[in-house]
Amino acid sequence: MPKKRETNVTQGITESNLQDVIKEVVSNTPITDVHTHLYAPSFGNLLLWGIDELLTYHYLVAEFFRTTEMPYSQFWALSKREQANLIWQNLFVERSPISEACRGVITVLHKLGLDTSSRDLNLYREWFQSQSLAEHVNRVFELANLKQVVMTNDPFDPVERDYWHSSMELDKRFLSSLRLDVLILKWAESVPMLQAWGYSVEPNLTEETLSEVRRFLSDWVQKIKPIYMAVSLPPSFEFPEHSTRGIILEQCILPVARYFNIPLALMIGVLRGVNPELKLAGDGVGRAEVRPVERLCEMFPQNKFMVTFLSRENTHSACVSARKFRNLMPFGCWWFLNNPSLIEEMTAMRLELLGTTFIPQHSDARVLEQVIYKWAHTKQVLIEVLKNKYLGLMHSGWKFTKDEIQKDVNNLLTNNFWRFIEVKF
Ligand code: FIX
Ligand code: ZN
Repeated sequence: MPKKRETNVTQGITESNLQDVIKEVVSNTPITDVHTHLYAPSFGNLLLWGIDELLTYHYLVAEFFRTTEMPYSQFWALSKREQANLIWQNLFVERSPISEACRGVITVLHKLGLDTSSRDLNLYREWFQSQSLAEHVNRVFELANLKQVVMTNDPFDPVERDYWHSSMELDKRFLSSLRLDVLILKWAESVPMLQAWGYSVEPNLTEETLSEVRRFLSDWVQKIKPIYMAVSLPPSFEFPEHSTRGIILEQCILPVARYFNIPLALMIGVLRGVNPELKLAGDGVGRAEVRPVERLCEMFPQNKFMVTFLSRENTHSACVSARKFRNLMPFGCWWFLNNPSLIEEMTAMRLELLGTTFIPQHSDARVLEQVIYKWAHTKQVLIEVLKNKYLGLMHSGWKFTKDEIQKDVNNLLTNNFWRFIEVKF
């Protein structure tokens, strides 16, 4: 009979302390946040932070309009502070702040050490105003236990371009990604801009135009050193497709991504401007097809694709696709899916179909302090889901150590991403 393994190989993990061990590991594991809309402090006002930014987050703007008959234009004419006052009054004072986005603000204030029972907005304002930005950024990174965050960098944004053309020094914790929505979805708008920057392009996708777009992409890859390229796409996304976006994707973006061995992140399922009156808060969701992603993975095996879908239904099919294609990395619970009940469902499903070979979450933070709540709420769910999975193994006599749990959590929260960035197929 094989000798029984000694119990000390489990480093004392038992059914009753399993949850605590996982909690300790998850809490202490530094995170790479693979998709945010944050900017490094050297980008000046592009880095949003503070209570008024937190309260006017577009998730909360959408929720605010459900509570008021105020004309949209009247709200948009107000100052940010006045908008924040209204949102605070309607969503936090007149109602309990139960929604995920509301609860997020409360988690942030609480973790920053503010008294959430006082409900004193002006006191919170004073506190934020008294912070030095550099120290505050450090504190936020510590509270969320972030090692790095990936920014979303748009080469067509005039304000952002100026920063890239200046000689700023970039905080190394902020990594860049090259966001290409304008190029791929608004080609007609891109043409005059590219021409003005010295690229010889014309509206027709001639050989010269395609070659110039590749030159533009290569220039930006070399300039900002993106960790990946990214596009968000509507639910109607198809591939292959004889359309402007299909041609630019196939003949410009993919070859440049392959040449530099950087992944392309596909964020699929957003319907922009379902209610344009809501501005940034007006985007919706639609169910997409997953086959186009499989075709991309099959036709371009040397390209690497990160993928996240906005509709809950698509996330299951995407897991199955990832089982078929090693050059496909599912990531995050995007936007309307970033709610505890859905994070729980998605994370359990992904663990069941993919083991630990995916990226469970990104924050999508637009305001600095949001990383605190987005990660705190995700970790709470992750601990619970992992506990159930390890418990299942334990009940079948499998023994494991804290170090093994640590290895799994390292993979989920940081290493899977970095391995995917580095691997060459
Ligand atoms: O396209 C994106 O990257 C989206 O995440 C955002 O544009 C969206 O507005 C958002 O903030 C979602 O969290
Ligand atoms: Zn985003």
